[in-house]
Amino acid sequence: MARTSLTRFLIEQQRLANALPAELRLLIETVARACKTISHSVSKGALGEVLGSLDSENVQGEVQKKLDVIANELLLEANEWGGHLAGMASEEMDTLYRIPNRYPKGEYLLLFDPIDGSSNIDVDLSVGTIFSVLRAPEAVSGRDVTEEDFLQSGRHQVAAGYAIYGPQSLLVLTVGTGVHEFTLDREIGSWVLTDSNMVMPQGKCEFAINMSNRRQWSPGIARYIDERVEGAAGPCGRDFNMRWTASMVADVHRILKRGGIFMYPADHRHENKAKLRLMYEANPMSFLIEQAGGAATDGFGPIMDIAPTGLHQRVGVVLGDCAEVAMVTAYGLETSAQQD
Ligand code: P6P
Repeated sequence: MARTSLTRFLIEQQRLANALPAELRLLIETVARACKTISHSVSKGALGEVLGSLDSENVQGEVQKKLDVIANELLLEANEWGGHLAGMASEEMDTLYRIPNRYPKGEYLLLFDPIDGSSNIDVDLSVGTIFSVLRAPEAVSGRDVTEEDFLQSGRHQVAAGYAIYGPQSLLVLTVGTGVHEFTLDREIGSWVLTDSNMVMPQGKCEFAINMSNRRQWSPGIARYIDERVEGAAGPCGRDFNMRWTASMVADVHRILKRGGIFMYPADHRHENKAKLRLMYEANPMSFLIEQAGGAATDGFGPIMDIAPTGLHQRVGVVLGDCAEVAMVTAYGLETSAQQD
């Protein structure tokens, strides 16, 4: 039986749940098309002059990889003319990107991390693109979009997804009616449906965290991880495995497919210094994980309930298995109470 294309799937979603206005469907297809082009660039590697770093830094203070900038440009160029956006924001740009006056403006805001995990590009490990879609406030139609228009909690997302550029290129997305996975069929150049209504397995014993940061963790995080390293002989009563790819997209996709917990906790000693970004990493991943039956918190409360204060705001991330995420919260509250 012929596989379902992304376009057909989105049109069927539109009919089925009326969850997908035509403009939003067009936006998702445009982002998916840009991810196909990014996948093509990533897979060229050294043959395509896309490896290595530039001597520039982004707003995060991180050295930019050539592919960071290439992917950012691809997403801007693909999306600026379609008439479905009022503005865009990216990890790679200090401030928002207004749609040029020569193009019509639309009702959506697109936020993205064009290449997540870019430190892995030069060593041929999976990297990805993460995107989040918000509705622009009504008032935007009569004025220029501002940064405040983007500062909406994750609950206001109307779509979110990621592409992974690895052994396969995958596109995983939600419009609020479940999580669905598409694989890039390179022979015909189309995203084809390969998993739908994904449900994250619960009760699995695998954690993902960068152990070298242990000295910076709060006591609750340290206790949670130490118990899982202690395994069956200790209080948690089960042996755990560990994986850490340093590409959030790859780690979160593994958890979506086979369960477990992903953690990049805030560093409790530097006024909640965290690494991952709320608007275009944590929020879209939280939308997907919750839609697949998992939980996503900042270590205490749901990430998607956080009222943003800045476009590049960072947040601690604990997501995946509901019981494990709840355990992290319990330990965090317990040790906070002890410290008070
Ligand atoms: P560390 C990649 O730079 C990233 O933003 C996420 O994709 C990933 O989970 C994390 O940072 C890796 O951070 O400190 O382990 O290199």
